[in-house]
Amino acid sequence: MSYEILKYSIQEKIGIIKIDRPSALNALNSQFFHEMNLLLDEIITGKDGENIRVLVITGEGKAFVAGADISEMKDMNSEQAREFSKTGQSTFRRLELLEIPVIAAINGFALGGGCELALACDIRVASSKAKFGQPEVNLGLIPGYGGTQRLPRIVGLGNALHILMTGDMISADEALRMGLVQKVTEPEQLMETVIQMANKIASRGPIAVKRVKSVARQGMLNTFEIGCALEKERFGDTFGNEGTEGMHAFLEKREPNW
Ligand code: CO8
Repeated sequence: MSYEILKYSIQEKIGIIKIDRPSALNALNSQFFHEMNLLLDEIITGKDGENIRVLVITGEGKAFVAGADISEMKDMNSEQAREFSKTGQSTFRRLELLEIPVIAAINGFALGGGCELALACDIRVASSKAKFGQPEVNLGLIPGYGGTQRLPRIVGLGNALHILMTGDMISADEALRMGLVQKVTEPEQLMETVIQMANKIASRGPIAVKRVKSVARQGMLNTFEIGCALEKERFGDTFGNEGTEGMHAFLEKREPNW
C-alpha cells in the first residue's frame, strides 16, 4: 500500500517508518493517524509475509514531529477536540502495545504530539540537534495524546511538570540526563546508530525480546508482585523452545537457530 505522509521500508528484519511532511514539520493531522493505523494493521498481520522484528520511526527534514497539526485543530469545538485526542491516544497505545520493540530515531524537533509519539516508543535515540518539549501551555492547551501520563512515568513527576508547565524546549543532552532519551548521536550518525541497535535486538531471541517488552510494560501498570508473577510465567514459557535452543547453542559454541 502506498501512503501520502508515511514512507515505509524494510531492511532485513527492520521496518522503518519515515514521517514525510516536512513542509509542516511533520505535524500530525487526521491523514497521519489514518495511515498509521493502516500501517500498524499491515505490520501486525505480517502482510506480504514480512515479519519484522523491530520497528523504527523517524521524521524527514528538521523535525521528528513538531506537534499535532495546529491548522487542523484551530477551529475545533470541544467534542471534535476530544475525538482527535481519542484517535491519537488509541493510535499511540497500539504502537506501544506492538509485540515487537519500537525505536524512535529523533532527528529534530519532537514537540507536543511529537514528543508524545516518541514517549509511546520503547527506546528513544536522538540527534544532538533534537529539541524536546510539550509547548501546549504556550497555546493555552494541554497534551492530548498521553503526554501527561507517560512523561511523569518516564522522567519523574518533577521533571515532567517542569516541561509541561513551562512549555520550554529542552536539548537532547538535557533529555539524556533525565532519561527521556537513551542515547544521543551526531545528526549524521543517527540512523546508522539506530539501525545497528535494531539489528542487535533483532539478532536476539525474538520471542524473548517480545516477552521482555510485554512483561516490563505490564509490570509498570501493575504491582511488583503481579509483575514478578508474570515474569515467572513467561520465564517458564521460554524453556522447551527458544530458551532451550539458546542455552544449548551457548554450550555447543554455535549460533542459536531461533
Ligand atoms: N502544526 C501545524 N503546522 C506547523 C506546526 C504544527 N504543530 N509546527 C510547524 N508548523 C508549520 C509552520 O506553520 C510553518 O508553515 P508555513 O511555512 O506554511 O508558515 C512550517 O511548519 C515551518 O515552521 P516554522 O516556520 O515555524 O519553522 P521554525 O524553524 O521557524 O520554527 C518550531 C520551528 C519552533 C518547531 C515552530 O514551528 C513551532 O513552534 N511549531 C509549533 C510547535 C507546537 O506548538 N507544537 C505543539 C502543538 S499542540 C499539540 O501537539 C497538542 C497535542 C495533543 C493534541 C490533542 C488533540 C486535540
